[in-house]
Amino acid sequence: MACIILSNLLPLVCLFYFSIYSTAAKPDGCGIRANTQTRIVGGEVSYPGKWPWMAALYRSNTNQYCAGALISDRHVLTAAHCVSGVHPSKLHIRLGEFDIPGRLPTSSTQPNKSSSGTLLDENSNGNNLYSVEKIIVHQQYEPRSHLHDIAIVRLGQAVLFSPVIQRICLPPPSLPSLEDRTAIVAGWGTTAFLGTSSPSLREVEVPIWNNQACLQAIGKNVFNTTLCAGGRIKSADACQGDSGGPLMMPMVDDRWAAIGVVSWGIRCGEPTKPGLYTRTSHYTDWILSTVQRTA
Ligand code: 4AZ
Repeated sequence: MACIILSNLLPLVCLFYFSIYSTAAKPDGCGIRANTQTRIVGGEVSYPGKWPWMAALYRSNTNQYCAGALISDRHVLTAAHCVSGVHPSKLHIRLGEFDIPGRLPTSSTQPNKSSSGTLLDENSNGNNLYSVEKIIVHQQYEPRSHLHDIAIVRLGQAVLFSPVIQRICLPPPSLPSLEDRTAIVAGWGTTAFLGTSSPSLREVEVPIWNNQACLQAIGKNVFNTTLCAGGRIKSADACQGDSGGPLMMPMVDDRWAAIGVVSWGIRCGEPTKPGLYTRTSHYTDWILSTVQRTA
């Protein structure tokens, strides 16, 4: 395992070179959950602090509509289709959330306390709602085919990490295809296609497909930059509102990396139709250079 440090600013954006055989780790800070106790289809409710990089995206005065993952103290990784065409002033991001309040406050004053209980009140700045300064959508994003459905959001202020706010690691560009392994997707999206969304963060384990089998199942728009996961034997899937959130896998030393970004699918939770994710490892260099450029 090697950790490449591309910025001399703290916190450092760290890149894991993936080796499932390696045991050495450096204390670089990403992908670690401080709180481990022992709108997703077929999953279970998570608990506060279990996925501390999860971000909830809101447009002004709307319900949470997409998710993302914190990747530095100032950047959230999400899907292009969540933020393309959205003005930064209309986008707000909540971090350190578990039970999300449905709506943003209508006044300009921001809440200094979450509705979800004590853990969130430990947030070091006492405020888990962040404004957005800049939205960087992948230059080659194609809405119709979902190609390059990835974007980075720069927050209006640096995040203070806490037990419930941490950043997730990025996978190495050389990450293997991972087919037949399982990963976890989490979100506040609907628990069924056209169903109701979940106020509490949910999670589900999803098997990763071979891309050729995925293309056969979906019919089109499965690229080498796509990762397919879900279904197979049970209804396990991301669904509406989960878009932009991370597909997560533990790597060296149990550090979690965002191997995918929830992108699209044909309905939700059908065993023969996996969900489609943007394959993050294809974009690691783009993500790192974008984060560095906008540090
Ligand atoms: C959505 O609309 C969405 N079953 C996300 C994922 C999937 C379907 C829809 C995959 O945000």
